[in-house]
Amino acid sequence: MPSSIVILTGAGISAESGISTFRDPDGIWAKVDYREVATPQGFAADPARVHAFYNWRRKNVLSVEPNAAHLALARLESAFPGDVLLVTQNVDSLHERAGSRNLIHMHGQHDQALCNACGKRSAWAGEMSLESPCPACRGVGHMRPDVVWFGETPYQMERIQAALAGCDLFLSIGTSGNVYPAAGFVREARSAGARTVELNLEPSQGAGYFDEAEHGPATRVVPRFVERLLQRAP
Ligand code: BJW
Repeated sequence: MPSSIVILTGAGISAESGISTFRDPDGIWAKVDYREVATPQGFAADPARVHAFYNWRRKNVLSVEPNAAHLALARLESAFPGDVLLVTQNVDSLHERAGSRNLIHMHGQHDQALCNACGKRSAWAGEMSLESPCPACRGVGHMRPDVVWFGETPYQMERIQAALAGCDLFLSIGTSGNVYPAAGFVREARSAGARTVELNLEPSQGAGYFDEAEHGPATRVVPRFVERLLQRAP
């Protein structure tokens, strides 16, 4: 029975709530060039286009609800008699809306903004533009979505790496394993002696590093896995 669990989630866990993944055939990167909207260089070249892209996505998530997989992970956190850390690459707020509390958004959040002038983060709802003033310093023309683009450092890496070094079960859910450093977590957890489990629609890029895998939609495989784990808990 594990005593410390680290869970990594990606876009696949929110797919059945109605949020597009990135690399599936109908995913976001099939429609939009990531270099134009998800790099600091893209933002510098055309901030209005990047704001429009994130305004569209921020608006989309207002109409979606957490699904059975988000709810199962929240139940795991509250019912498991050990440590559960949820690390999500997703910028939606479906995990917290489902009830997860020990949660790290390593790639940022749709509902936050970052001021390039004063460096402060602020809660954000609605549209963001070059005309938006920073709620902290009141400067205009410096706001950006508080998301981690390619070439930027993901959030809370020290805390994540410490948790990976001390966990005995690592679960990877709904992520293709294309993007680092998240794609390397399975190897870090394995080196620390953890059992590694993948729950995904299909084998990910890192499939060979998992001790166990269940392939299927997250709303089916995640609740089933969580119930089995909780049944074994003392
Ligand atoms: C289902 C399902 C269902 C569908 N049920 N499953 C060469 C080698 C190694 C690394 C690099 C390299 N060149 C550059 C790098 C670094 C780069 C990188 O990894 N590039 C690769 C593409 C090669 N990484 C970075 O730049 C990162 N920063 C960094 O490395 O800093 C250095 C550093 C490291 C360590 C410590 C300190 C410093 C930053 C990466 C930022 C990524 N940003 C984005 C955008 C965020 C904002 C936004 O949302 O717009 O994050 S890109 C995008 O990809 C987004 C996601 O979080 C991320 C991961 O995608 P995810 O979640 O895996 O989605 P998909 O679509 O790929 O997969 C979905 C999966 O679900 C699929 O498998 C489906 O089958 C499955 N699925 N339906 C279950 N119903």
